[in-house]
Amino acid sequence: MKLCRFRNKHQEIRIGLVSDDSSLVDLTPAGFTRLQPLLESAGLAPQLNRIAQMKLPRMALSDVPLCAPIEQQEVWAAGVTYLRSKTARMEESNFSARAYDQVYEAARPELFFKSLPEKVVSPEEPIGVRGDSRWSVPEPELALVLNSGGTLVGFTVGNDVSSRDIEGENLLYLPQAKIYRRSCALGPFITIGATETEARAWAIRLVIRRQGTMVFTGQASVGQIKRSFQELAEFLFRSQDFPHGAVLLTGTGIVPPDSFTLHAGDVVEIEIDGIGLLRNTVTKV
Ligand code: DO4
Ligand code: MG
Repeated sequence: MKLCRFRNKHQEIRIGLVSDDSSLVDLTPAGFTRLQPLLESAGLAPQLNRIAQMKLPRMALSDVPLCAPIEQQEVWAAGVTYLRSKTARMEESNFSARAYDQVYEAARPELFFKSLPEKVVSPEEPIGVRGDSRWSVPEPELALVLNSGGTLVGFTVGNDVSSRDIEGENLLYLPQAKIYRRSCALGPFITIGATETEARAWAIRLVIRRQGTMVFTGQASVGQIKRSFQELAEFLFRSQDFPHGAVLLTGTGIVPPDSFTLHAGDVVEIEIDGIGLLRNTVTKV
């Protein structure tokens, strides 16, 4: 069962329930026009199963523009959760290699603020590469959807677009490497009802196309993430309140070669089994 946000023909944002790969039902007649009450409700998966049995207006997914599945949640991200990410960052870093090595093993994970919800890029909208960066990459990541109590209620696909040269120059530049215009995309769906064990069997695939030609492809497994989802969520909610819930990216395990940088016009596709495909074009910001 999947939830999404979409624009109806009057350009109003609605909540959709996706129970097959080709269509959605508008949840407005069932009394839901926002995601948050659903994500906060106990027994969400059985509730969605009941709603799916109701006779509600159905429309083809291909006919409706999807919006990022986020309302008022802050977006945070975990880093250096895959061995591949640790190695790449140690290599790119001028003098902070030890910090990545240490945080990979440490009890406390690396967690950083990524985006305000209103800045998140929707499926099919442009993601950004900074005008003052020479080396920018997509970071395909499983995103945990957490309610206000810190409970994991769903999963979506995230892109933690990053400037590797800015991060590599000095670790204190991390916020500039990570947080800038159009640097975070989410979507297309929130998958409800999957367990962590099920999600750990999913693959994450990245394909980058330039003028119709594939210039990079890579794959990782969610199961390679070193820390449990519970552990990441627990650290995020320590001494911190998220009254609207939060979205937490879980780190990247796919790193293009050092010779690769995103160009304006590139098309980036991130697909995660059990969720769907997030596609964005690249623009210079
Ligand atoms: O330490 C910097 C960021 C790491 C990150 O974003 C990742 O591993 O995905
Ligand atoms: Mg990342």
